[in-house]
Amino acid sequence: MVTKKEKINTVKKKPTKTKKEKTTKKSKETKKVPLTEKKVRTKKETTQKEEQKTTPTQQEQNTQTKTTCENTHQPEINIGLIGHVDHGKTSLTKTLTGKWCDSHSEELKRGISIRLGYADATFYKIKSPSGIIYSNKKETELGEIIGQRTISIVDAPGHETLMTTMLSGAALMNGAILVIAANEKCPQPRTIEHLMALKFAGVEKIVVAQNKVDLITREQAIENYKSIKNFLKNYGYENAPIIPVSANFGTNLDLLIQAIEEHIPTKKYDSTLPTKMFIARSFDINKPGTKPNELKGGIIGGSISQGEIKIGDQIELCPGFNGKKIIVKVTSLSTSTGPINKATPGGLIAVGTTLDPSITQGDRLRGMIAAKVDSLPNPTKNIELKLFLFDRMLEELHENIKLKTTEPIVLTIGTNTAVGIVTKTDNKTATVVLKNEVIVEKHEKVAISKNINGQWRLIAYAEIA
Ligand SMILES: Nc1nc2c(ncn2[C@@H]2O[C@H](COP(=O)(O)OP(=O)(O)OP(=O)(O)O)[C@@H](O)[C@H]2O)c(=O)[nH]1
Ligand SMILES: [Mg+2]
Repeated sequence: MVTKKEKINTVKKKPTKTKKEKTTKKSKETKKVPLTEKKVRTKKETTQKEEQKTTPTQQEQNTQTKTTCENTHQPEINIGLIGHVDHGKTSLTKTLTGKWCDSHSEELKRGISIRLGYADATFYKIKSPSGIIYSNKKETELGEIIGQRTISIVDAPGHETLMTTMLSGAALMNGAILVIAANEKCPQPRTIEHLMALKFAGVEKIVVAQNKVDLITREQAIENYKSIKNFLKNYGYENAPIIPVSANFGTNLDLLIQAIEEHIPTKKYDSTLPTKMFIARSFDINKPGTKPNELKGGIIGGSISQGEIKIGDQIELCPGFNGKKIIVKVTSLSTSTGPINKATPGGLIAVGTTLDPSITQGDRLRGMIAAKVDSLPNPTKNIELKLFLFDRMLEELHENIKLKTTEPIVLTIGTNTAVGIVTKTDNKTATVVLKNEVIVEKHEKVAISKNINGQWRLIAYAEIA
């Protein structure tokens, strides 16, 4: 360990807490962590997470609370936290938002993120006597608040076996923070794969968090910075700012927030188009034993990509179940800060519906689309694709990643993950028959993953022909 004095000179704030770093030279990915192997965590850390596991999320609570909509507003944008396993995405999410997203029992046991994590934060621009300061706290004592923006964060898992989960999160991301651990060689395999996934999904605005600078010397940080810069240039992201940070110590958090605010602007949406919302999760907020007449309807969570949703609207959940349409009425709308009257494109929202809550339990509706009734094409199992093979990944994988007929593949369509078989291909186009029906629109972009050495790896992007 280096002493504090030896640390990079950009370090501005004093560490606020100490946490022992679990550093192994070899990454967890290559170690092939068995399900039972545990990451060493302090007792306090584990207890905190167990508590979070049993506590409903703020959005879930808000759907139960009857408060006014006046003081709450919807997050404006979704920012993905992407990068290689263990580089500090969930830790940085916690530092930015105050929420630790890994609360599932298996995540606690294995010490890695397995599901997508969701959290919101509000960033403040403060005019202080010494200049402009950015913060994730409303620090009025520092000066006048001259701007603020609420954002949603989608924390992606970095383990190689969870690439399809990351891809389904990419559909929600409007911008991203690429987390790169400064104490490892750059780039690591998922650093490349996640960035390419975003590139093909059309996400151009990214900020790089060069994390864990507390573990290295200033000279090492500069060397690592150069290799990050080089990597970004090779992949067409040379303009992305690189901010040295320490997620665990909150170092340079103000500079990271400033970079996010300056480089990832709120997207302009068209709310006049027919409503379309990608469902990322669904849940049942009723406590066990609730009387039937007191049961609240099922909740769906996600982001609207076009149009808007108001309380009282009828929406269709597509493709529905067994060829049957599901049309529901919207009974409530909320964000992590409270209820809202109208939801527009942007950050994460939770929509209360008249749906039987048992149908929405345990993310069962993840991957579906909530849309204006009769506005989407009919569900289909037969897909025609125009392929864009991932040339760079060819080099990385040293494998023949070309598609073959009769082989199984996974398509990520929006937040949906669909398994299918290739029935025809010349590696410029492909015909795929899926196991279950999906909704696709002409020219929509989808990600293709193929099973290589027992793992689903991103090999191409495709356009629906
Ligand atoms: N020293 C130090 N350790 C850090 C820092 N950020 C994260 N860590 C540690 O790195 C380990 C992995 O952190 P996570 O936040 O779980 O990493 P992740 O990228 O979310 O991991 P996956 O989601 O599983 O890919 C944990 O032990 C953290 O305490 C940092 O800035 N400094
Ligand atoms: Mg994580």
